[in-house]
Amino acid sequence: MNTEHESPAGGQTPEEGVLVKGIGSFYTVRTEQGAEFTVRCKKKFRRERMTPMVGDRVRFTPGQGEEHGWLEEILPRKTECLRPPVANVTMLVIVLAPVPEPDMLLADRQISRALAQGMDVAIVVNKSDLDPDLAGRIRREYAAAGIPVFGVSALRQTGLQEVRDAMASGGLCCLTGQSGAGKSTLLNALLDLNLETGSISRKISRGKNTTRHTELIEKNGLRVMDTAGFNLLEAENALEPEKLKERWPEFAAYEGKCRFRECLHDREPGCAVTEAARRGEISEERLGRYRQLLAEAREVWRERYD
Ligand SMILES: Nc1nc2c(ncn2[C@@H]2O[C@H](COP(=O)(O)OP(=O)(O)OP(=O)(O)O)[C@@H](O)[C@H]2O)c(=O)[nH]1
Ligand SMILES: [Mg+2]
Ligand SMILES: [Zn+2]
Repeated sequence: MNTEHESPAGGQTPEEGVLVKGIGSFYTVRTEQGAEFTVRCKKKFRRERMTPMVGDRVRFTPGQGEEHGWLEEILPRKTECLRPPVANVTMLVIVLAPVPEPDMLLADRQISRALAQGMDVAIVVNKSDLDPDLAGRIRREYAAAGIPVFGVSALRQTGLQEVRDAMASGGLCCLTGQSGAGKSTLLNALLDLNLETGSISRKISRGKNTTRHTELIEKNGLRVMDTAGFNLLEAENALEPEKLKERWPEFAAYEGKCRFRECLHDREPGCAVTEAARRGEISEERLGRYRQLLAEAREVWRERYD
């Protein structure tokens, strides 16, 4: 049994790789050549409160023979999500479906956080075999924001090529969305894989949290993560309410045109964004959800500084 030590094993020079999976305290690192190694974290990570995430670029020393190796260092992250916990994602792909019923507020929370970090965002509306109109409805909501919406059926294998093309130009992609939306089924269809998929509970029309661990898959020129679905995302506690509007790309064209310079596009008179929504230039639904998240951000901010 290997005991934990703080210097590279046997004076080996560390190699570089990407963390592609983590289960318990064991991580899988893949090198650029495609070789995979199992490693564990050194104690210093716990001391420094550093938790490695799938997507992290790391330095590690491989183990000898059957022994696991050691994670030596996490290289600086370009982006970081806490839910799902992933690093260095450059394109967040939100998967929605007619069942489970799409939670658009949850989607907008994730979109807002992704855009704040400079990630690209795309939406895939899966299970078009069950509702051929849903993708169109969602596409109209996001058109002014410039967020692409793809309608697909992973089951019938329709619409997949457009998603492959978008993901191929997206860098490190991360599929996220409610449990049961079909993320793993979609990846199986996109890349001819065998990821475990679940079913939808009939009683509550919810997924069963089939995927438990994030996994980074590299195949056919795509780099994509399958993640565990979830249905709740807690409020951000460091978000200045005034900054939220910068994360709604469709507002940009109206910035500076409101009666008040400090307008937050809430209920202020003479708001150009409210007018734009009334004229149908931007989506009322998206604006409504912005206002919900704005109210929440104000509440969190007040609690924090009162
Ligand atoms: N009708 C239909 N069902 C689909 C489609 N894609 C996936 N499903 C079904 O949806 C259910 C959930 O699929 P999963 O791929 O496990 O969903 P997931 O998003 O990975 O769920 P978690 O891993 O729990 O987050 C399964 O019963 C799939 O067969 C589709 O295009 N059409
Ligand atoms: Mg899954
Ligand atoms: Zn305004």
